[in-house]
Amino acid sequence: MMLTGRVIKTIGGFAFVETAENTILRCTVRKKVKEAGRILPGDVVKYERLGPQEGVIEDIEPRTSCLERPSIANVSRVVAVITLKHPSLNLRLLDKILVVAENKGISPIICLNKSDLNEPGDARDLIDTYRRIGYPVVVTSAKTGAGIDELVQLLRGQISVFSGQSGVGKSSLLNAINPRLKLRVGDLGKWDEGRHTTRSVELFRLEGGGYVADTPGFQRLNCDSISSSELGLLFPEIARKMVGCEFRSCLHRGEKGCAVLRALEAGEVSPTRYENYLDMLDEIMEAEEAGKWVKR
Ligand SMILES: Nc1nc2c(ncn2[C@@H]2O[C@H](COP(=O)(O)OP(=O)(O)OP(=O)(O)O)[C@@H](O)[C@H]2O)c(=O)[nH]1
Ligand SMILES: [Mg+2]
Ligand SMILES: [Zn+2]
Repeated sequence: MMLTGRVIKTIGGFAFVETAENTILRCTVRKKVKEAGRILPGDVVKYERLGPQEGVIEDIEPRTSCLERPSIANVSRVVAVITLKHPSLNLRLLDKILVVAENKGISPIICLNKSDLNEPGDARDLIDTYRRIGYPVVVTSAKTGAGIDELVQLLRGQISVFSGQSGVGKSSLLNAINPRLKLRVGDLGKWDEGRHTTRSVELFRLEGGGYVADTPGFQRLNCDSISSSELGLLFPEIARKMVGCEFRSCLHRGEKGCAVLRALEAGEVSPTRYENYLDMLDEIMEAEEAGKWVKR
């Protein structure tokens, strides 16, 4: 009988599949499936049971998204973790994470961590700016536990990865939600023996549904696959305005009749967001130019 399950990790030639009963099966992969491409954590698969703890994967369901580095399929939530202090706020990286997530069709949320280090009101403008764009912002402290429940709510039913610069507390946040992680494992340890050096990505089940990856996402952030004309669409507040631009080819860099510039002047688009848009646009256009030269 063909059953459906979720791959939570892959080791060697095996995929570990979580069944509808929350048990873990160690599965081999049918040759024709292997030939079609690699199986990734997060994949939904059709499998046939071979024994109490073994199975064979016969098919992979189409993916809704696919992350690289780490490779995870069907991620639906990117948690962009930031701090005001220690390390200091990096809006350029935040906006880049948001753009890359938007480009992959993954809905991002912002987690402002280390709130215990801030004075009340410190982050008000920042939070306002991003909430107005439409991004959920949750304020947390992995140290005091503040906001962790709210974060968990936002992760429910999703497959999530955490992203952000070193030291913002990604691992600490994962540990803070860890008491709630409920991975029902047959006996993963015994299969893992001797393989601890090549640690692979693993998805952990959340109580109430959903998974978090035990590793930070987006270790490589680039805009390779984004074209200069698409970039504006990945800034939701710019995307909403650009329909009003006089020219369809407008890149919102000072062109005549640009609705985005009007919105910027009216304070409806944040100056730092706009600046980061221009920086990313430069980067993309440089790559596009370089690409043209290579082709010749
Ligand atoms: N005060 C305070 N310190 C925190 C908080 N969260 C994490 N830290 C501390 O910040 C430091 C870095 O935290 P990590 O969880 O290792 O950060 P990370 O984002 O995983 O860093 P990388 O693994 O290098 O990317 C540690 O010393 C934590 O104890 C917090 O909410 N408040
Ligand atoms: Mg870490
Ligand atoms: Zn424009």
